[in-house]
Amino acid sequence: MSKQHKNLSNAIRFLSIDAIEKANSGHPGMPMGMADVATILFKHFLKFNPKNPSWLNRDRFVLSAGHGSMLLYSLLYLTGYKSVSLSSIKKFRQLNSICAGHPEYHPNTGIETTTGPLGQGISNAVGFAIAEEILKKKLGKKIINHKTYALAGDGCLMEGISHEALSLAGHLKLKNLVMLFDNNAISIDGPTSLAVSDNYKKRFESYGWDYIFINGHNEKEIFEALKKVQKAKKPTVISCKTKIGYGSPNKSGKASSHGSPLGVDEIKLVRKQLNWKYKPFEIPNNILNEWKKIGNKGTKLEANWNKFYRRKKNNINKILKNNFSKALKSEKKNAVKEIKSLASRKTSELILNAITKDNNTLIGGSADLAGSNNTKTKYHKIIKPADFAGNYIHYGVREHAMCGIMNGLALHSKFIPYGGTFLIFTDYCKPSIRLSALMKQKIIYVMTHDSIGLGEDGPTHQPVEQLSGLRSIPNLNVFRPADRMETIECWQLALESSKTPSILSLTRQKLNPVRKKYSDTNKCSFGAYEVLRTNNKINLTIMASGSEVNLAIETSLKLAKDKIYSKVISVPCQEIFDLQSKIYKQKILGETKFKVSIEAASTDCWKKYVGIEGLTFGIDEFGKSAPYKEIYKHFRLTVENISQKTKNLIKN
Ligand SMILES: Cc1ncc(C[n+]2csc(CCOP(=O)(O)OP(=O)(O)O)c2C)c(N)n1
Ligand SMILES: [Mg+2]
Repeated sequence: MSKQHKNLSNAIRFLSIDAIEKANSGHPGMPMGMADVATILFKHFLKFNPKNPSWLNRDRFVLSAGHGSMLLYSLLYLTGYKSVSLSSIKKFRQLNSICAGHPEYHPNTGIETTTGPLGQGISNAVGFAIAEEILKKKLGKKIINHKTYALAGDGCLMEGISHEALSLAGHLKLKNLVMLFDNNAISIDGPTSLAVSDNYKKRFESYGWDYIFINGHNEKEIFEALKKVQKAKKPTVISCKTKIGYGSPNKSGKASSHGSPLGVDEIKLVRKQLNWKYKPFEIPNNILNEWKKIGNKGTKLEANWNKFYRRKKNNINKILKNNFSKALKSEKKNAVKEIKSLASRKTSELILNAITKDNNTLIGGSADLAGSNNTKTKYHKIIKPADFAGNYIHYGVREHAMCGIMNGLALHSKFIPYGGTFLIFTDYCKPSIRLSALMKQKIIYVMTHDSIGLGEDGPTHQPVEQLSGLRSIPNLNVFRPADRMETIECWQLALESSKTPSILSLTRQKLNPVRKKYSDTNKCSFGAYEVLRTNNKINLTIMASGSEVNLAIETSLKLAKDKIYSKVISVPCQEIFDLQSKIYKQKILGETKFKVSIEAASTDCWKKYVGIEGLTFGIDEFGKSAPYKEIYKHFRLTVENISQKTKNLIKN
């Protein structure tokens, strides 16, 4: 190993060790083990410009093994990113430091995505690589021609999501995707042989990947492998045999270096073993300058690229046009022109038909349920292996990867991904949905078959607790539109919501129109609003969402015959309603003492509205296998039962 290489990689190692020691928590093993690979990648191959972390054509570096966050922070600091200073490294894992325990996405910082839940970064990287190909097709390869490098460990590769994402990447022939596998064969419980005996070469080759095996501490082997992937024809994994905690006499090669500070005594020994004579956090000028030089190369790289980009810049906005409002307005007009019952999934398809034509940033898809989720229209073109002229991805039966990939598509360059599956399978998507919310990404989850209303497929397919669970995720809007008009308005809100992902919870069964008049106002933008009132003076408020709004209307009309007067509030989005002014909320919730809610799902999230005087009608057990109208009867979600119980409530 050359002296210069040793110095550069040891700078990463010691910044990591020292920061973790100071924080008294963190994961030194991975940064110590992967410092050699990362150094050669950043020094010779990675195309990046610390002065403009948002450079469109930069290579993306994704640290899927997020626990090794100090590797990333060290690299960002050493190469001269303003986002990570030495003082923020000294505040590793402390409140408000950019150097958080696990990398947390911040735009324009060099931290490309939030990682930590193992395997997620791999799926994000696949999304980046797909986005790169799509954008290259649109803007030309002089403007877009970058790679995506994902650093993943044993843990990432054990996770199910990695199998889904890597398999799709191989199928699509994402040749610009490179995975650096930190093959140290150690995880938390000890050697990975405790739990894995996969043949990685065969695994990757069966996915359609190239597999290169190297000694991850051999400068030349690392360089040659990275050089080779520059001309790859397939996605490639470089399996780097490394020693976790490299340089630590007593802890290297052992799980004990994975996730705890090495300790003062051991650190002294590492300094000795690696011949590092400097104090904690001290990087001597010659080494720091060497690193800064590596970062500075980016200025020229970007300037050269800019020569082409500048000429095309004005065109790019046209190429990436994104125009929804006109189409949505005319959809609203259509909804009042032809009043008819439609399933909200079907309305969603009509909307997609209308907006896909005039839009180049929307990337659709479904996890093998295109025909059921109604996510694909006649205007869509399919993205195929090595052919990225399309705008629709058949994700296959890979819900989790689909959602992780959508995060990558959105993070890459503001594509607007939407993807479908059954609402019940949000359980298979949740870790990635949670990360969309945490990273404030505009992603639209088209989740159909949203209740017992799906019928005969039975309790395994009927969501019950999913809506409550999703509503409890911060910064996620859960929309459950009641009819065609509301579905259009909810799609509009999802498309306009720049920092909050959306779930569109849509029905399989037909819904009668609730809103029959055109209004310019997007009524769903209040989260909850009045759709019916049976008298000026009322003593009951009936709240409902989605398919149950019609049930609420019928109940309200029946009660009126018995002189119990009420208003019906449609609640397409609780999260948005909760953000309204106190006056507005008072108007909706404060008018009557008695309130009831109806939703064919867990009643949990309605209790806050109906209060102790109220009643919640819903389902707090598993569903049933039968035609859907029978199931509604079985769970007593009927006009008769609800009006009777409500009458009793008010009369007693
Ligand atoms: C989904 C998920 N499960 C569990 C964890 C907790 N965890 C963090 S690191 C780790 C072991 C990772 O092993 P490896 O990727 O080999 O990392 P190394 O020990 O080599 O640094 C585990 C289980 C996690 N972060 N994410
Ligand atoms: Mg490991």
